[in-house]
Amino acid sequence: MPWYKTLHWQILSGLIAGLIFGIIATLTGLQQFTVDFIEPFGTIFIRMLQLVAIPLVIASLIVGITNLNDLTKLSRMGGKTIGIYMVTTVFAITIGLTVVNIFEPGKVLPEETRDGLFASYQENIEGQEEAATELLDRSPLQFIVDIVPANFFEAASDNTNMLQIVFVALIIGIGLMRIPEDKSKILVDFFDSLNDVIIKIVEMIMKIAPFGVFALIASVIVDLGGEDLRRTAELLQALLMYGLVVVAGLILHVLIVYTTLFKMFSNMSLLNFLKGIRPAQLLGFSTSSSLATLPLTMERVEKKLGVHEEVASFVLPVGATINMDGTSLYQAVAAVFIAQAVGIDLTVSQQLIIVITATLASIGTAGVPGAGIIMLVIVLQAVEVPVEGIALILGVDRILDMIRTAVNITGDAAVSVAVASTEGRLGEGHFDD
Ligand code: DAS
Repeated sequence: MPWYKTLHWQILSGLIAGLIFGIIATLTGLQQFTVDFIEPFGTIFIRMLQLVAIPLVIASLIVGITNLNDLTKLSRMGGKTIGIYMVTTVFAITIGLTVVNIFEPGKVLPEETRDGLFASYQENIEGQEEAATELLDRSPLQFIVDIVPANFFEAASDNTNMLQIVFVALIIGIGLMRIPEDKSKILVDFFDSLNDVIIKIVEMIMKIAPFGVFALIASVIVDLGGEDLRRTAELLQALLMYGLVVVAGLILHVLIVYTTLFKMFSNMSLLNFLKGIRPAQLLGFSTSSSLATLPLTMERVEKKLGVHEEVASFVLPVGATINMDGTSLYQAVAAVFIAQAVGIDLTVSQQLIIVITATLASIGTAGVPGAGIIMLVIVLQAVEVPVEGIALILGVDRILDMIRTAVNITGDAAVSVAVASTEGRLGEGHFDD
């Protein structure tokens, strides 16, 4: 297939065109036009991806489980998946804490700038703080309770409840394994065909990906080009350092942790791995949503990396919900940056508390745009860093959300390769598009 016809280059061209259009629109006063006539196409594109995510997870998970035909394999795979997810998240946070303590971006901040900005940004975070405060008031085991839906259709109606969808699919799949095959066949065949249909729909949606990504990026640039960029311009030096530290940490994490993961569990090279999933990374970057990207992540992991469906259909939906290496690293860097910016030197034990709370916060972060900064409040409150500090980083959060979401997706795919390899379910990869 010629390189310019590959999905990767098509999405990339949409992204670059959107960037250029967004900048021109900002410079020529076409912001409102972009918001009124371009942004809706980005919204439509994301909604189409969200539309197929839930039926895809249900169908592929049920088909995957019934193919497993033994429960011990399912529990072994589940244990492996959660275990590796937690380890990579703790490594991500450790790398984040290391780079932010070495480069200390917050200490670049001029004193007089900080006070003025807190006041002007104050009103931005009222909503976020309330949302996260009510999260803090919940019982410690609430996040387990939240996995079990009281009503399937209610769970299916809000696609940030991916863990509830996974739970329902798991119990249906296990139920199907425990009834006679002549009884279960009709349902298994139904979910099998549904799975094939959804994958075909995903391929059709990907045909308009360049246009969807164009609209998404153009509206982000126009949005950033307005109020926020001017206000954060005062913070430019410190925020630039902060952004670079986050990006450096994320790159280090991908290079160190996922290369090690492949060396330990499979013979896949990081380069081939990245070639296989780059369209999903680009889509994650453009949508800032792991959940919206999930259909493409699943297709790329199965078709290009050779991960068997019974592994991908379990590991990826769970990962899109609870495994966010990019977000956890970002939350650790952001918490220390804010502490530095307000002159608080965090002790080692406080930084250990960040490791624990950022792990929990990243598990609780939904795979939707901006979720990571809301959960950051939990980390800040755990180490008594003023939550108002979030105001300092709000202006550049959108761009960092795009990058950390791409890393979240990369982590999910990397763990699916590791789990598939240890389960003997890693086939031939077809890394080029
Ligand atoms: N945007 C979230 C995601 O989809 C991550 C975040 O907000 O940190 O993964």
